[in-house]
Amino acid sequence: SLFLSSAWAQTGYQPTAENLTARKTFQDDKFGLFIHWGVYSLLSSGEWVMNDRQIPVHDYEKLPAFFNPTAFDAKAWVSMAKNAGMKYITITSKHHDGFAMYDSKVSDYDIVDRTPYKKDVLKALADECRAQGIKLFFYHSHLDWHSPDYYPRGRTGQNLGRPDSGDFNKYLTYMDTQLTELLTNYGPIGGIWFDGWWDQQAGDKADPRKTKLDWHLDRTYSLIHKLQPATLIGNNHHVAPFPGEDFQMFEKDLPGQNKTGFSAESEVSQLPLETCETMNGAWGFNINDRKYKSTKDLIQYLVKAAGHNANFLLNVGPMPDGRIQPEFVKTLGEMGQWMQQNGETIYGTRGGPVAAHDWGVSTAKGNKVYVHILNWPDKQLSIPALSGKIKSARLFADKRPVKISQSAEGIVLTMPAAPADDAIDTIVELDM
Ligand code: FHN
Repeated sequence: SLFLSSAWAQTGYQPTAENLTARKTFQDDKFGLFIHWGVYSLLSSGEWVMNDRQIPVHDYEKLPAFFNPTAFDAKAWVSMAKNAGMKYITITSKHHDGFAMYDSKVSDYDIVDRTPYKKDVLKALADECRAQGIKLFFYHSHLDWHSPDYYPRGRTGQNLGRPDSGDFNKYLTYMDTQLTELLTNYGPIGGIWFDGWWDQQAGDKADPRKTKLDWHLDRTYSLIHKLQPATLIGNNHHVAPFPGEDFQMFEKDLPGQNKTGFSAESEVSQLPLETCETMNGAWGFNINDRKYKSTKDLIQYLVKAAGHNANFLLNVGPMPDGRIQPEFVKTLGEMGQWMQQNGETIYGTRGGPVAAHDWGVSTAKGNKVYVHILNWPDKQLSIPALSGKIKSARLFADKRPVKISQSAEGIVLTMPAAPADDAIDTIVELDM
C-alpha cells in the first residue's frame, strides 16, 4: 500500500558500520574548510555570475581558456587548512555552472580538457589531503546551467542559449556517472555535499520537500553508499533530511536558529550537523567584497556551532591563479593558534548540557563540561542546574579555580577576575 511504501522509504536506509564510524569521526572533527573555486573565479563576482549576468552558455564557455592557476599549490592549501585546525576540506567538484574541476570522461567541459592548465586539481588535492591526514569532501551541484539535458529548467529558469528541450533522465545518469568518477578515482572520499536540489522545489508550503522533477535521490544515494560505504552524504536542500543522508547541514545559520529564512531549517534532526559560513560575504572569489569577518567573530561562531552540536565549515574562494587571499590566510592562521590552545574544549565534544544563551554555549566530553562564555559583563555567571553535581571548576586557560555555588534553582559561577575587554571565549572547565 501507499502507506507501507512511504514508511519503507523513511526507514529503508540502514547505514553500514563504517558509515556510522565515519559519522562519529565527522562529529569529532568539528572544523572544516569550504572551497568554492571554478572558472567563475576569473570574473571576481562570485559563483552565480553566469546566472546573475545572464551569460549565455556559448559565451561562458570562453572562460576556461583563461583559467590557468599556475600558482595553485595543493600542499599550501592543505597546510593552511591544517594550521587553522581544520580536519577536512569540502571543495566544489562541480558548481551550478556545470564545469567539472577534475578530469571527467563523460564530458569535456572540465579543467583538463578545456583549460591551458590541463591538470586535475582535485587529484592533486586528494593526494595531498591523504599525505597530510585531512579528509576530502566534494561539493557537487544537482542544478546545472550548462547541460542541455537539465530540462525543464528550475527556479533559476533562464535557458542561457540552450535548447528548450532536454532529457532530464539522461542528465541524472550523467550526474551519477560523474559521481562514480569522483568516488572511484580519488581514493577514500569523506563525503558528498549536494547543493541545488532546491532549483526544482515545487513551492508547496504544506510540503516543502516536494519537487517538480524527481531527483531520484534514492538511486544516487545508494550508488554512493555502494561505491564507498563510509562516504557521508549531505544535501543543502534547506528542508528536513531525506533517507540516505548521513548529516544535516545549515547554511549561514546555527541549527535551530533559522535566521536566514530557509523553510524548515529549524527542524534539527538526529543526524550529525554542520553549518557553513563565508569569511567575507562571498562563496566564490569576489575582490570587491571586503566585509571580512574578524578572527574573534569567526572563532566565536565556531564555538557556538560546537555548542549547538554542529561542525563549522568555513569558506574561502581562491583567486583564479590558485592563491588564497592574504586576508583569509591571516585569519585562518589566527584561528589555528586559538584552536591549538583551546581545541581540547572543541574537538571530540558534543553540544553540552547548558543550553545556548546570550552569554555563550557549552560543550561536553567524557566527564567534562566546558562552559564557553562569549559575552559577559561580570565576574559572576548564573546557569541552570545540571543533572549531576559539579565536583570542581576552573578556568580552562590557567586552571585558576572558579567558585561554584549549587542549588536546585541553579548554579552560580564566580570567576577569579572580570573578563578582559578583548576576551574571545572564557572557558570554564567543570568536572562532573
Ligand atoms: O547557490 C549556492 C551558493 O552558490 C553556495 O554554493 C552556497 C553554499 O552553501 N549554497 C547555495 C545556496 O544555497
